[in-house]
Amino acid sequence: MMKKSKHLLVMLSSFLLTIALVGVYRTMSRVEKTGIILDTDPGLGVVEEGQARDVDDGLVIVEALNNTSIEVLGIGVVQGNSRVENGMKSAQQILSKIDKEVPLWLGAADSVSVSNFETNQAVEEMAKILATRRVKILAIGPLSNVATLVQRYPKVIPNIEELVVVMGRSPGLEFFIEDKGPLRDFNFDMDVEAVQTVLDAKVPMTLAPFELSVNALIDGEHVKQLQKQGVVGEHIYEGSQAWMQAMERMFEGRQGFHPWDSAAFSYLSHPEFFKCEYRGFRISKARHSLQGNSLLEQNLKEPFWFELSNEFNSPYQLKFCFAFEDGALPLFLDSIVQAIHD
Ligand SMILES: [Ca+2]
Repeated sequence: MMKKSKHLLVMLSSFLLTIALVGVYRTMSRVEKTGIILDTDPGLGVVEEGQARDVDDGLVIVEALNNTSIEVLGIGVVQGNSRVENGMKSAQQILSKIDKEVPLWLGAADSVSVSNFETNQAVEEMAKILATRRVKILAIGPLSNVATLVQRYPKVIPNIEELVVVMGRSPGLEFFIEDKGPLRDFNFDMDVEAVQTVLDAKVPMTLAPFELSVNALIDGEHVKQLQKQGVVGEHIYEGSQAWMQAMERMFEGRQGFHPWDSAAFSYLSHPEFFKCEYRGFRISKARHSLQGNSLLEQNLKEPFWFELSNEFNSPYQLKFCFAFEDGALPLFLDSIVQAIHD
């Protein structure tokens, strides 16, 4: 009898301990959710001057909102792949297909050299959030909004825990997809002065550059799979078609597109996928003049390169993610496809 009640007591204590642990785990999960601000130049479904625009930002919006360990505090839209008003429409359409509440802010219509750090809704809302807490900014377009933020609100700079961007190159590296190129470092090119402003402010920056994702391809099969993944998957499938056709024309039969921006998001959600190191930086005169496909050349504003090397002496160092860990590339591509659902 004694033995039986002792046994019951042990069972009861372990049951109570389990409940307590689950409670602690839940609390910790809530506390540990990473708050991010997403700054993006969506082109999904946008056609300007008869040309479809890159769709990868659209995937990141859905990936970020569906990630259970990340809380998107707001989405700023910036000029880049398309005019800012078209980027805004693209983002609104995506959000209308997915049942998540998130603030969406209109941002810079121009580079900071043109707009002269004129403020906008995205900058003001980011400043409000950063005045109260430390957060990471995932900036997957040109840095016009972020530069305006740090120029107008220098007091919030210490609260930028990390700025993750899609730009930069190893010294002297020209961008080629197979034999097509040299291609531009798009987000950098579209607002060079913004990048300089952010570097001058010594914002801690992590780069997911061209050379990281040039061998990553969301192919025709992946895109077909998206079509079966709910309303938002179908929307991305449909919105990707014109861009995939443009890629096919540019790169002679290539089926698919590069998920450049998803690599930057994945650095936040799956840092174990990446090989990264700290490097010095410089912004220098480009060593080539762009030639070739007019789509790849269009809107070229500044013939500069943003280069990173551990041999450069710069005022501080940036984190440069130069490759996927062995075996991580298929996992990365799979993680994108899996994250697209209602
Ligand atoms: Ca982008």
